Amino acid sequence: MSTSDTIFAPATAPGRAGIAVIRISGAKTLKALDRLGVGSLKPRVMTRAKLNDPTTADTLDDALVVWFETPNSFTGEDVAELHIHGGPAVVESVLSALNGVGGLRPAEPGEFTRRAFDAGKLDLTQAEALADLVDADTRAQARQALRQMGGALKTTYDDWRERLVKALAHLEAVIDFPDEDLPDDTAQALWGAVEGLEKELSKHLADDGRGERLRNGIHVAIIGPPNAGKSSLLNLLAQREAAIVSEIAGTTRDVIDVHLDLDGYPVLIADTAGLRSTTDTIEDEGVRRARNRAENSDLVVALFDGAVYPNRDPATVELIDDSTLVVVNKSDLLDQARELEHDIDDEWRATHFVSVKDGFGVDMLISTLTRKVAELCDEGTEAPITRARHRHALTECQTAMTRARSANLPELAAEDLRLAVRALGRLTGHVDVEDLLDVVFGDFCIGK
Ligand SMILES: Nc1nc2c(ncn2[C@@H]2O[C@H](COP(=O)(O)OP(=O)(O)OP(=O)(O)O)[C@@H](O)[C@H]2O)c(=O)[nH]1
Ligand SMILES: [Mg+2]
Repeated sequence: MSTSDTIFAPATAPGRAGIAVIRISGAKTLKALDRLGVGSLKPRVMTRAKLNDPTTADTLDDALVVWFETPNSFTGEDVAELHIHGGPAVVESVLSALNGVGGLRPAEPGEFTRRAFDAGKLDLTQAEALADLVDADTRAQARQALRQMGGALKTTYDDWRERLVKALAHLEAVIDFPDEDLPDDTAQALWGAVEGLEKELSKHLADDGRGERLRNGIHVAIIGPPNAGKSSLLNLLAQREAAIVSEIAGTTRDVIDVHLDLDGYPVLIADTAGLRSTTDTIEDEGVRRARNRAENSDLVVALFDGAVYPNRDPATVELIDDSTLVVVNKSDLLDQARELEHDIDDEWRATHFVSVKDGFGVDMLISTLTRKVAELCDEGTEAPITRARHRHALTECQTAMTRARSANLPELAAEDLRLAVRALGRLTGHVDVEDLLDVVFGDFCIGK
């Protein structure tokens, strides 16, 4: 596949729609428009034009066409967008007409973005953010993707890389030009800079996975004794009958996942088997899965059965920790249910009393759940790491810096700093490490 080919592809999803957009990018873009019978266009001005079949001259569609002149386009090349009617027959006929134009070929997946990256229009973190934005199911996910696409991570990583390259250049200068007129504190200053960077990196890495969590969805598990109403609560939150509800204890055996959008946050909530010891091997496996899911969730809702209040199921109590939301269901069965919240002993403090049956306390529970989920994603502070790839490269960079600081030979330290620079470079797609001499000569005027 040549990168000099002019490429085209539908930019909108397949299927029937009012409008479909076909995008063309490359040097032959204007030629392609000409072959379709589109007259001359002003850049960036949407123009109505008839698209004709280049061989038969049949009209294919009455369209709107816009052209972006190189380098001021998404890919940096000449780009055109054909806004055509979104019926499969129209789309197919225009694509096939474009395929017949010499030098044009259908784009590979991701090829437009690849070209934008090659043209320096965006770095790797921005290209990933673009994919995340297209994949975003909820508003908070879209916000995070937009922030990263705007360069929130790129700016930080570029800055770190620049500072690291500078430290490395200074170290190279100390190694290569020991007799030259270097400022006395060069070595001390450069190691101070590396140490400072290491601290910033550690802080960035200690983000508790909030960016990845928002990107992948927050995992919540409902656990509790059999018959507490876990499946009923799940169905209420999902607003559909996702799980079977019955008065028979031990109804739910498997983990049942439901996707929720809680005020813009993506949540994967799991209903689980009631916790109890049983000789039924299938139910026992269900209980094992329930415990496993509770362990691997970001948040656990421990649901107790109000029918036996104030008795607390010990197996469920065992799984409660600081991040557990404690809830008692079936408060409609409690004598003074509505007053209980004001008059309970320490064990039950901060407990939500709800009734899935009559809706009591449910709104309050949902708003607490939403608040906790929002806290777990903590969007307020700096832009977070959003992928394992970022975390891996940053950890590698950090390890190399730590090694460099304790190396006993400056040459070995330099090699480690070089690895650290490379790890950061891989993050953003900035791979050339040898922009060092500019810094050396710029700072010290060595050799004049
Ligand atoms: N009175 C009352 N009954 C409820 C309430 N919520 C659920 N129930 C009933 O409690 C019984 C058990 O409900 P489920 O939702 O199946 O309970 P579960 O916790 O999923 O039970 P297992 O799957 O067996 O672990 C059903 O008969 C429900 O109708 C409530 O708020 N009040
Ligand atoms: Mg159930």
